Amino acid sequence: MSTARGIVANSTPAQPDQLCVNTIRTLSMDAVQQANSGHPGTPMALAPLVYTIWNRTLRFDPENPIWPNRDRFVLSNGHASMLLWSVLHLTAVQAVNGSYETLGKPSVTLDDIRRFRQLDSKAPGHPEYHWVSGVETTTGPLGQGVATSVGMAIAEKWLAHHFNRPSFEIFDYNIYAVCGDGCLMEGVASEAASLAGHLGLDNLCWVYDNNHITIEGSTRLAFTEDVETRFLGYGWNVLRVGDANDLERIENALDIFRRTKGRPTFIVLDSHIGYGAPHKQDTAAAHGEPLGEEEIRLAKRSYGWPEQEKFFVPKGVYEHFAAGIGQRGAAARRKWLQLFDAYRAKYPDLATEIDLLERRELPVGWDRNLPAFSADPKGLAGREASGKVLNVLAQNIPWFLGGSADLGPSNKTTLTFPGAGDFQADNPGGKNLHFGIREHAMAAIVNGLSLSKLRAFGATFFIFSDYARPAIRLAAVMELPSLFVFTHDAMGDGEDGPTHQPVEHLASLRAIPGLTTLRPGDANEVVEAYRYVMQRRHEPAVLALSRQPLPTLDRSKYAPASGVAQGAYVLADCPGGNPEVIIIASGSEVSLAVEAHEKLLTEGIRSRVVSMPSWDIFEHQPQAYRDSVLPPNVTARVAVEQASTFGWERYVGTSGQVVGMNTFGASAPLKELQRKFGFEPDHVVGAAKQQLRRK
Ligand SMILES: Cc1ncc(C[n+]2csc(CCOP(=O)(O)OP(=O)(O)O)c2C)c(N)n1
Ligand SMILES: [Mg+2]
Repeated sequence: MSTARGIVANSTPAQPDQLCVNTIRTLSMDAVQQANSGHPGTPMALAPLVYTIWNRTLRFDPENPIWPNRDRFVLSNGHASMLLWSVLHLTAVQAVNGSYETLGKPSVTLDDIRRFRQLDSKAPGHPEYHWVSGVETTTGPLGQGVATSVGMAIAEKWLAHHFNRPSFEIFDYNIYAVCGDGCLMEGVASEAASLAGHLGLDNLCWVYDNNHITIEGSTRLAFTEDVETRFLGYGWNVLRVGDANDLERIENALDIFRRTKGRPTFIVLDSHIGYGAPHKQDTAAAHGEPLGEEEIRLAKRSYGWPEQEKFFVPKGVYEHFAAGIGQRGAAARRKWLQLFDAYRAKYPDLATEIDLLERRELPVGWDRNLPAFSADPKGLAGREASGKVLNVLAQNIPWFLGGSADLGPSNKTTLTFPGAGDFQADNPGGKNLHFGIREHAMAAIVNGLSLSKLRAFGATFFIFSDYARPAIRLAAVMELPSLFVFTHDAMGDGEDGPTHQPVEHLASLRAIPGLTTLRPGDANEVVEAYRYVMQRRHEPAVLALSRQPLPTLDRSKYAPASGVAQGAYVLADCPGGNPEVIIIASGSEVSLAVEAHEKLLTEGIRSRVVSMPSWDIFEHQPQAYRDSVLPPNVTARVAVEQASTFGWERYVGTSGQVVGMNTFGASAPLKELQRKFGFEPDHVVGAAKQQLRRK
């Protein structure tokens, strides 16, 4: 049959391969039409690719989508989610709950697909980790999926090195990521690809949907670089498949990937968006809107499909997937389980480690030898205390690792104990990751490590958290225990000036639901912050740490730092505990608040200091506890924080006062900045007295 755009129908629709491919296509078209929203064109084009990866290549058992040694599949062009919903449905991937138990029901039903993009459907607009079993990572913000896949590949290398033993290849999985023009235009993908090439991650394969179309039209508008040469430059193995409908050539390219050692593989796949739709193929109109009933009918005709059928899964399709990925995956997992039994007998300790990490649990003794710092007016920088804690934790928890975006010496995040090592192509057991100056990719990679069940951290200056923010947000969306260690959290690096002085960052991170932001006030609060964070299994955390030394408070005089676990606690109080004014502070301003408090006491003013390292944790405490810390009847309140005043009304009320920042700071020695911006005891005392006068 020939059509307006000269598309020739697939010749023998009865062939099972083709039948499966066209089922993915038509389910996608029908679902988008039914929802009257979504992206049909790319699923139509990439159905053969996804079919080939899943049914011919992927070592993945639909019966157990969390089997540790499964191959990973990442759909980085998340708008094409119908590809994933179709294939999760057709391969009968089973649902798993939060306790890692299979539920005996499919992850995605045909009904979910009929209810694509509707409330509570397991076929939402974009792939959502945690929500739909079989989704390896949340995608939608372009570039994130591919960048995260680099973290998955690093994790596999690390796991293999740490756990494999002669004749026991416990970890030997591959990571496949599919991406489009949008992903490859995004900087985060370039950062991640550059690092993946450097690290020679030969377990990683990206397939690039080279369709020359994005939303505004042809890539001629804005994307004309030679992508292949770029990836060759990164050190990748670059292959090209000139016809996205050629299953054999796709399979062949995937075979070459698996045989290629020492570098990642990049497959350029030339495709036609909206393949088979006579008026929309190869146009931006196929990208993000329903095709329309008539166009769907014509596309179905071009596939040799019954034109009136909707959500149609022909006889033999489920069976063909069961005979492909179903059998191959089940056999691979069965073999692995046998291997793992023998491994457990021979290496029980290592097997226990795998059990624990897979459940995101910590080993016995994970917090032994954590430092306790004695009172010291000179004190220690937050970053220094953090470095000591990290070095203890990374020795106690074998699978805890991380690194910095080229600021290790400043962030104090370098793991220096014997054997820590640098993660490199020739040392995949190293625990120090060197992300290079690639903050965005770093955060996405940390997410990829977390998705692979390692405990991982990434570090940079707090100011550059902006460069990592989209991936931090995704860590929260995915409920991953990714850890971000940000130092130089305020004006502590005074002379560097406004470009290096974070102001709005605390407020903006506090606004991310599910993200725990902690700004500890002295060395012991740093320890407690880590103790809290490490025990969270499903929440990402940001630590904002000082560059400069902070006095280590005398905990025999003031309350213990364990109060950090409540988010805020009464650190210092007036005799009798019935304050007339409350000073709330975080981080470097806690000792300042204590100084002001002592002055107020000598003047007979009943003040209380509340150390508040984390709004988020505090918000989760019972009302009675919160009222005990901030008694509602005490309305004379001052908050002190070297950051944007934005949001502090929540705790000081509209009549309270905030000693904070409303500008971007200045370039000068810290002492002068503290004077200029009012971070001095007398200023805080003045603010407290003003509050009392107001009463
Ligand atoms: C970071 C980000 N920016 C913008 C978008 C909105 N968006 C979704 S798809 C798309 C075009 C993507 O083009 P391409 O990757 O070539 O996808 P194709 O249309 O070829 O499937 C855009 C701009 C997004 N999802 N993420
Ligand atoms: Mg495109």
